Amino acid sequence: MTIRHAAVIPALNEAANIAAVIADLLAHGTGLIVVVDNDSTDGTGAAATSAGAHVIVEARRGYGYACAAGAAEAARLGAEIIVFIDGDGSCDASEVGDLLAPINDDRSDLTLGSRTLGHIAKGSMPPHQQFGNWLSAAMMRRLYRTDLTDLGPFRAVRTETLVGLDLQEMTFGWPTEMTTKAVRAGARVVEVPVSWRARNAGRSKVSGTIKGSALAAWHILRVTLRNRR
Ligand SMILES: Nc1nc2c(ncn2[C@@H]2O[C@H](COP(=O)(O)OP(=O)(O)O)[C@@H](O)[C@H]2O)c(=O)[nH]1
Ligand SMILES: [Mg+2]
Repeated sequence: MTIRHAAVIPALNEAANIAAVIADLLAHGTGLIVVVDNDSTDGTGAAATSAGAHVIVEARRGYGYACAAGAAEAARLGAEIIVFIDGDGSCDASEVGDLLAPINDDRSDLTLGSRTLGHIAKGSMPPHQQFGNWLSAAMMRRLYRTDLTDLGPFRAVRTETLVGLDLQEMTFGWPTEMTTKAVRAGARVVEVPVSWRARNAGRSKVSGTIKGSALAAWHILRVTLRNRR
């Protein structure tokens, strides 16, 4: 029996992209979609509502705040698995089933979409981000004795597992904290190949800016070192 899941999309000024992501999710079997808007100024919330998502607003700015608020809402609505997916079209919603399968088969508590094992479209990832991903994955392998190859945002987790991790990072350290704490807690963490595309339209808030990249790198390294065994 497949378990009830929801998708959570953190979205900040993604009005030009969000409807397509929602349509793709709906077309590929995700009926419950929670979009978390951090006071976008371009009408992202309205676009997401028209496209069929359940939209909530998180006043505190930050990728982690948005993911945490979305997860809490998805749990409240009865989701037993939560899929995190970006709102800019970089992730391929047709691959949600690949993330869910290991959990539905009771082989995984947290399934990470690995772009390294999958396909990275030309021009979709700046070199510094590729290097940062390589470095953080190498640290995860060494410090946590895993065979992880990537620490991307596209992932599925059992709601129960996520709640048990009691995440505290509320900005760019959120995905890394989830992964490191899950490994440390002995949760089953499985990788599946996923694809990665260039964002559809609009601007990057993280890897495409110097400030976003520096902050992301700092938080990822800090959290990886802090949570090691
Ligand atoms: N709600 C919310 N979403 C965010 C925030 N920062 C980034 N996002 C969303 O997180 C996803 C990834 O961010 P993006 O700017 O594409 O980062 P990049 O892929 O590294 O260029 C997108 O859906 C963004 O809209 C934030 O502070 N709040
Ligand atoms: Mg992006």
